[in-house]
Amino acid sequence: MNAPATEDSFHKLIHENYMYGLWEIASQMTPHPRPEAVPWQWKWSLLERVVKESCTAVPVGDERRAMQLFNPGLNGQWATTGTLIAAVQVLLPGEVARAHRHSPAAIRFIMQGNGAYTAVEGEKVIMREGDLVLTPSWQWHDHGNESGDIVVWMDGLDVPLTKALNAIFFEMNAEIRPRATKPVNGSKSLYGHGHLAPTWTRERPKFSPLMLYSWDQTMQALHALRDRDGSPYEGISLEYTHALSGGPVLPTIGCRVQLIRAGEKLKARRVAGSSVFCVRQGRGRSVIEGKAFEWSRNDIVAVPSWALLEHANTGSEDAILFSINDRPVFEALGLYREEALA
Ligand code: GTQ
Ligand code: FE2
Repeated sequence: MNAPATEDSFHKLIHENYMYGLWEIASQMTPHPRPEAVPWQWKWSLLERVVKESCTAVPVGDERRAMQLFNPGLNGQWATTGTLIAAVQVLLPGEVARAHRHSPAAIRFIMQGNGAYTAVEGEKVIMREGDLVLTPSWQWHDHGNESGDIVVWMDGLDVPLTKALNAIFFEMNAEIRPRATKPVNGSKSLYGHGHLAPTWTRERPKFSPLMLYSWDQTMQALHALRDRDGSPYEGISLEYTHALSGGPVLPTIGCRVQLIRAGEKLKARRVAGSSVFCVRQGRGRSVIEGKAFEWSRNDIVAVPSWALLEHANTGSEDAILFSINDRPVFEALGLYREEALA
């Protein structure tokens, strides 16, 4: 018989054999989320310089010229928040980024320039400033720029989430630019009519079949609703909807646009789930976990899960924020919560 185990010898035994007592790790069961990601802002003054220098410093090869925004709290991981990556991508006139597909889903929000395109599964989707373009999971896509503008957009992908699930798949296309099989902006001409959808096509229910959410339609909706009270936390906040289901545009990524009127100061709240916003227009201040960020056009800000967040318009004109979030995942799994400041 062995001698009776001591506390120390017992711990040694279990640690040597890849076990831990719950009493040793129980502090990880936190009363609320404590993300490693920190609130962070990338100012356009910096991004603009990076964009400009990238044009001569790095080519578009097989990989896109996309500068990935790494959250300083996440130790060099490919992540802007715990679940999302945002990036700033640049395409010069005449350039093409090779076709590929991946299991992470992507969105593009066009920050500057008009007339580049993303071809999604054979449909050229033309990008204009303020547009939202979808690249759902496992859809072939290449980018091209046949315009005279340098076109800059924010990419948003669910890479950290997909990675956490060990569900990353990626494939390069044999062709740089697979031939177009569908009309230009065809999904918009079919599905882009708001409350009316065709009855003879009922494909792809997991993600919205509408690939292009045009800025003029977004602005029309914001302006039609600008005299409402809106949300005390988000202002006139609208969700981009799946053209058939009315739900989020992608199963893992939700997209929103919010109008914060001149002089408006919104209330503070925490929500379960992280987000990244890109300033479309105007000036304001967001206080995130006690840290104040002054923002203006094309700034990008990371908001970790459960961070206390409060927005204010500090300018004399409308402020408009575009944002991506992981809320659809939280909703689908029954994990969504919110808490207003008492
Ligand atoms: O443009 O397809 O920022 O595949 C990261 C991965 C952009 C893209 C990114 C991508 C893309
Ligand atoms: Fe991609």
